[in-house]
Amino acid sequence: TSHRSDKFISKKMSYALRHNPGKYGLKLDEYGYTDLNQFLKAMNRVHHFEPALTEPALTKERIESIMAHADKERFKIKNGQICALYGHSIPGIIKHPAAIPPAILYHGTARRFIPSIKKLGLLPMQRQYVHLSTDVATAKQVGSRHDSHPVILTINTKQAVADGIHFYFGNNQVWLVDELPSKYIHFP
Ligand code: HQG
Repeated sequence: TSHRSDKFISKKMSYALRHNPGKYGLKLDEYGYTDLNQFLKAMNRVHHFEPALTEPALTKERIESIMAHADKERFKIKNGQICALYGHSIPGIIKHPAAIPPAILYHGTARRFIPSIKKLGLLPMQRQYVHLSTDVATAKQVGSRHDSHPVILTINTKQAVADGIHFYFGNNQVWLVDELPSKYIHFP
């Protein structure tokens, strides 16, 4: 059994793969992937997930278990590499597969952000992309990170696609877009 919770390790993984790979001596390719073995070595070096110390070493198996039990699909392992599927803030845009989104998507946000969103549309703020949800329940969960009574915006993605706006696939609940003018947003 391990001392560190899945959540603790997942947060460190998100930090390394979304926000600060350089701190770990890692480089991401244009799609955000990095070599899994190097990633494990770097995580163990920086966080001392070492069997000889207090923590069991972080292994591929532990990461797979964290991913299997997580509330969200945050990471992907493929061909000996690992990436974060969304959420990046590092300089240099990470590419995601372009795809046609569902006709309607949702965005959960805070009441206090609404006047600004009405004026400026949805902006990526600290991240590389605006994050949209496929269903209201997910949007509520996302919005509740910012406000106890989140506002659920409904996005007319069908019209946005027709107007030439590109959407990118994150995972089965998360879609990404560069920014979204308020004319595509329904405010409740
Ligand atoms: C708001 C989590 C003022 C936007 C979640 C949001 C997600 C504006 C906040 C993922 C604005 C940014 C991302 C404007 C947008 N004026 N505020 N013009 N445009 N905003 O955390 O979407 O658990 O960067 O509404 O589940 O909340 O980390 O984005 O409230 O999938 O895996 O600016 O992160 O996933 O907040 O969440 P965030 P988000 P993880």
